[in-house]
Amino acid sequence: MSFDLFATSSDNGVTKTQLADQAWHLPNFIQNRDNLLKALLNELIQLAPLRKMKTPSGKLMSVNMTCCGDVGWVSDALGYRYQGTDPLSNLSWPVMPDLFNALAKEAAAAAGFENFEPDSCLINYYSVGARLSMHQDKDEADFSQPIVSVSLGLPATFLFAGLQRNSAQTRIALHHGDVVVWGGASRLAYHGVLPVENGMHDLFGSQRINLTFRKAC
Ligand code: MD6
Ligand code: FE
Repeated sequence: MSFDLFATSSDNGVTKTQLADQAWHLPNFIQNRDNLLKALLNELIQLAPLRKMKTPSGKLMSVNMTCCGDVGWVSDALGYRYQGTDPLSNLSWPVMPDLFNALAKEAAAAAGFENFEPDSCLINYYSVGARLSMHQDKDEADFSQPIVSVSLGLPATFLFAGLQRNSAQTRIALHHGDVVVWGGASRLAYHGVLPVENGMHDLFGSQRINLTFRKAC
């Protein structure tokens, strides 16, 4: 399939830049919904507190995580998986707020994925220096559904590669309000986040927050 890599187009008022086949960067897609998102996040992290998870090999991840939705992503000595309860409390994860669901569906549709029905949102808080090494999102049952990733707060450099860990990498500067959507031919693309650099954001302080929406089950 051919496409204009990095070509930027606009339709229905949505600007988007193509990163790869079926992978798109939607700058400032969330527009003025940031204050609402912040209020919802503050409620969610009271119900299911942020925590650092351990990789199956026992390393503490640098990102603080929690989840909402029908299932949440969990990592521990047993491996990576989705489960319906928060291991800290054994309670169900908080319900996904309607605004989260609506934004994820809108962004997916803008990137060509109609009928996205996320059942899980992974909420990641990056302090300065936190990073995410190159990985595939492959713990979901259905790879026909895309991944939708919303960035808030401090900027970060997102690395987007192909289907092999050592594929050529594209570097994308992600700013507050940006969304990245990848699916289809790019669904299993390797990606990661370079260490977040020091800074101060008006609304979120010295943190980067990332929401990743998936259809996990
Ligand atoms: C990002 N996040 O923070 C991209 N993947 O921009 C991810 O790729 C990601 O935050 C799996 C689990 C959590 C994540
Ligand atoms: Fe990921």
